[in-house]
Amino acid sequence: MPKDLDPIETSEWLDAISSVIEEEGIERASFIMTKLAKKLNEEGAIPSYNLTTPFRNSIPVKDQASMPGDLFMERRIRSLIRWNALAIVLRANKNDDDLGGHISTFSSAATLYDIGFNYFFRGSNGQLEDLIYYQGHCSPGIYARSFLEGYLSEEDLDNFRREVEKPGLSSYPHPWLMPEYWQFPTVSMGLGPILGIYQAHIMRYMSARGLVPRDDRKVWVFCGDGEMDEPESKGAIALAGREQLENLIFVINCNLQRLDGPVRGNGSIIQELEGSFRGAGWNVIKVVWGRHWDPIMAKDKEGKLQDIMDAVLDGELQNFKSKGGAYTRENFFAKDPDVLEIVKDLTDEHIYKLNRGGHDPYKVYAAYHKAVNSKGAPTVILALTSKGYGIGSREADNTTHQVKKLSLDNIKAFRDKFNIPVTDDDIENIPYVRPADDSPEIQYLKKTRDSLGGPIPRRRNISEILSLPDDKSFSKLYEGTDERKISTTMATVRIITDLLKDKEIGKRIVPIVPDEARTFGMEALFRQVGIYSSAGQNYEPEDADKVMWYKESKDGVMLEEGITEAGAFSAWSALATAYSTYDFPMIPFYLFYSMFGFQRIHDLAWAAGDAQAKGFLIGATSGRTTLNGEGLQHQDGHSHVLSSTIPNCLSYDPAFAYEVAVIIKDGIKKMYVDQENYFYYITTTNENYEHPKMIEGSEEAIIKGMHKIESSKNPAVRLIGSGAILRESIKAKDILKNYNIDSEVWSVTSFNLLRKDGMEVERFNQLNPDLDEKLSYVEQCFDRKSIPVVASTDYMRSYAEQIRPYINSSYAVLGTDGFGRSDSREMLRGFFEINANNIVRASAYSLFKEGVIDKVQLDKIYLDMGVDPSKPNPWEA
Ligand SMILES: Cc1ncc(C[n+]2csc(CCOP(=O)(O)OP(=O)(O)O)c2C)c(N)n1
Ligand SMILES: [Mg+2]
Repeated sequence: MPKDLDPIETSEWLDAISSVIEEEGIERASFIMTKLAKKLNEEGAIPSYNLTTPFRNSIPVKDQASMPGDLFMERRIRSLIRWNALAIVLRANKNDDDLGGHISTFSSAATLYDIGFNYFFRGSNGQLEDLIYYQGHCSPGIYARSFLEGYLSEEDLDNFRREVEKPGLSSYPHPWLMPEYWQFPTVSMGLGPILGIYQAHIMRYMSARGLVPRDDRKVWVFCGDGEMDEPESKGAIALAGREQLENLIFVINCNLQRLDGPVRGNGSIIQELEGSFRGAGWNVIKVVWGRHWDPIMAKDKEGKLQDIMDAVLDGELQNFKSKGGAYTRENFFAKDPDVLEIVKDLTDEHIYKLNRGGHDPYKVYAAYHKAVNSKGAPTVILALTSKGYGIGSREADNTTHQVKKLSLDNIKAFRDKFNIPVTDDDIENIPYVRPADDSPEIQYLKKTRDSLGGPIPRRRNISEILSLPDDKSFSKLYEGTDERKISTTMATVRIITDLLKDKEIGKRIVPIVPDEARTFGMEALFRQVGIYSSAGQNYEPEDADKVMWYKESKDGVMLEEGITEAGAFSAWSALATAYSTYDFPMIPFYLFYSMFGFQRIHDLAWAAGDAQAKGFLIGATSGRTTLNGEGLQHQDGHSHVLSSTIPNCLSYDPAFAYEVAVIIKDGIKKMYVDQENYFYYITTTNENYEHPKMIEGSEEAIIKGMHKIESSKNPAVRLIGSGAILRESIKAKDILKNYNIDSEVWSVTSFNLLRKDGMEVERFNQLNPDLDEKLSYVEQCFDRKSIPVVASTDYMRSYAEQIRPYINSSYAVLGTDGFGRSDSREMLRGFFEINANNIVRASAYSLFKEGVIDKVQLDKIYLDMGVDPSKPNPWEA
C-alpha cells in the first residue's frame, strides 16, 4: 500500500462511502465504487483492489451464520479424533518398520473436516453422497473419525499402512486398496483439485442431460496451500468459474507450510490465491482470524491493526505460532504503538491463543454455510491454520511435516491441550480412546451423521449390469471394406457413432476430445449429438448454414474440453467412475493424439487405475511412422510401453477395423457386463488402407493378443506385427516368397497382454512343479518347432521384446526406437528399419544363422533389399 499523502482527504472519502453504506446499503456503495473504478480506468489506472481484499475474514461478524450445534461437545469429539489420529501414526512408527504417516497436516485441518462432517457432508444412505477429495496426508484423521463412529476397530487402526497380510488401512486414499471406503485417490499433489473440478463439471453434465439429477449435491476438494503450486491444482480453475460450478467447494488449508518450509515466506499465499481464484470467477471466502480476534478488531477504529495484517508476511505468521505470545506482541502488535495499546490488557498466553480462522468452528461453519448456499459460481475457502496445531514445541516448526514420532513432553502437551483422558502411566502406550457406545459423545456423533445420511467415506463398489449393445455396431466391420480405404481411427469413430444410437446403451456413450475432433474425423458428431455447453449456444455459429455445424447445447452429449489433455482426461475419469459415484455406469471414449496421452498425463491415468475407472482411451493418430508429417513431438512410438505400466489398463494396437470392433465389443462386455476392473487403451492410426474380412472364429485370439492372418504349409519364418506396420509384414511375406522362403503372418493385437499371459503361466509353472506344465499363449501359437520369428511394430523395440521369454526359437525385433521426425511414411519406415525390406533382411539373417540359407543367398537378399551397413543407427541419429 503506498503512503497516504493526505489523510484528511482520505477520511472524507471514507466518510462519504460509509454514509452511503449506512443509508443506502452495501449494493449501492458497490455500484458507486464500480463507477469510480471505471472512471479511473478510463484514465489508464488499473485498480488493484478488484482482485484482493484486505487480509481479514470475508464474512463480517454481523453476517456470520451461527452454528447450531453444541460447541463444547463437538470440541470434545474433535479432540478425541485428533488424539486417535496422532495415535495411529505414533503406534505405526513405534517399531522399526518405518511405516511413516503424518501428524501435522491433519492437526491443522481437523476443524475444517469436522465442521464438514458435523453439518454439511451428505452421506450415501438412500441418496447420492457428496463427493469429497480428502487431502491425502489427512488420512489418519479420517480413519480416526470412522473409528469413533464405530466403523473401524482398534485392530484396523493398528493395521494402518500394513496391507500385505491383512486388509489394512491404506497409507492415503486408495480406492484400489479400500474399495468400499475411499472414492478418490488424491495424494499425488494437484490431482485432487483438477479431478474435483471436472467431477463438478460432469455432475452438471449428467444432470443437464437428464441422466442423474444433481439437486444440491456437492463436490468438496480439500487441498494444501503448498499443493496449490502444482500446475494441475490451478490449471482448471477458469473452467470452474466459466461454467459457474456452484456445486464445487474448494477448502484450501493454508497452514503456510509445505514439506520443507514456508509456502510463501516472503508473501501471502492467501492473498495470492484470492487474486487467482477471484480472477477466475470464484467466490472467495477468506477465513483468516478466529473469533477471539473479533473484539480486538472491533477496537481498530483507524484501521492500523488492519494495516499491520495487510503487510504481514507468511514467514512472520509462522513464527508467531512457533515462538509464542511475547514474540507476537513484540513483532506484530508493536509495529504500531496504537495497536500495541489495543492488546495491552492481554497476557502473552492470551495473545498466543488468539485463534486462526481455520481452527475456529464458528468461522468455518459460517464459511461453509455461505459456500453451500452460493449460486452461480464455485467457492474457494482460504482458511488460515497452523501446521502441527497442538503438538507443543513441534507446532509450526519447519520440520513439522515429517513428524512421525513425538517426545513424551509433546505427547503430554497434546493430551493436556485437548483434555484427553489418558493417564501419565498409560500415555507411553498411546492408547486409542473411544467412549462407550452409549456415551453422549458417540450418541452425538452418530446422530449428526444419521441426520446427514450416514457415514462417509463410503465407496459404492457394485454397479448396475448393462446389456450388450446391438451386435450390428460391430459386425458391420467384420466384413472388411473391400476396396474402400479407411483408417482404424475412422473405424473407431464409426463404432462410437453407432453406439451413440444404440437403444440399450446409447445414452451412456460419451465421446470426449481435447480440441481434436476434426483431426479424428469426428466433426459429424457436432451436429448429430451436440457439444455440451452449460450455457447452450447464445450466438449464431459461423457455420450455421453447413451440414456439420458447430452445435453447442445444454444437453449436448460430446465433451469438447478444449486444449487440455489433463482436463479432458479428468472428465473421462469422472465418467469412467460414474458407475460408482453416480450409481450410473457411463461408457466414455476419450480420443487424443496418442503422444499427448500417457506421456502427458500419466499420473492421472495411474490415479484412474487406482479409482477403478472403466472406459475407453483411444490413442488416435498413433505410430511413430504412421502419423508421419508431424515430427518429433507428435509421433508416438512408446505409448504402449507407458500404458503397460498401469496394472488394470488393457491395451491393444489393432491393425484392422474388425479387430477394433472385436476389442471394443469385448471391452464393453468385460467392463460393464462381467464387471471386471479394467479400462482400455486402444491405439488407432490415420493411415487409410483396405481392411480384410475377419477370419471366422478369430475373436478369442484377437482378444488374447495374437491371431494368424496368413498361413503357410511349411513356414520357414514367422512374421509378426501390429498396427499399420502389420501390412509391412504382409508385404515381406510376398518378397520372401520370391526367394522360395515361405512364411506365416500373425497380427499381434497386444504384446502387453501376451506378456501378462506369459508371466502368469511362468509363475504358475514355478509354483506348481508337480502339476502338468502349462504353455503360455505365445507358446501355444508358436509350437516348439524352431521357426525364427521376426517382429516389426511402430513402437520402440521394448514393446515387442516383452514376449521373448515365451519364444523358443530365434527372435528378431524391429522397432522405432529414437526421436521421430517428419517425412513420408515410406521414408520413415526405411529410416527406422521397420519396413518390408528390413523385415526380409532380419528374416534372412535369422535363417542364415539357423543354417537354412547359405551366405550366397544371404548376400543376394541383402543386395536386393538395399541393406547398407554404414547407415546411421536411427535411435542415435
Ligand atoms: C506430486 C507430489 N509431489 C510431491 C509430494 C510429496 N509431498 C507430500 S506432502 C508435501 C507437502 C504438502 O504441503 P501442503 O500442500 O501445504 O500440505 P500440508 O501438509 O501443509 O497441509 C509434499 C511435497 C506428493 N505427495 N505429490
Ligand atoms: Mg501447507
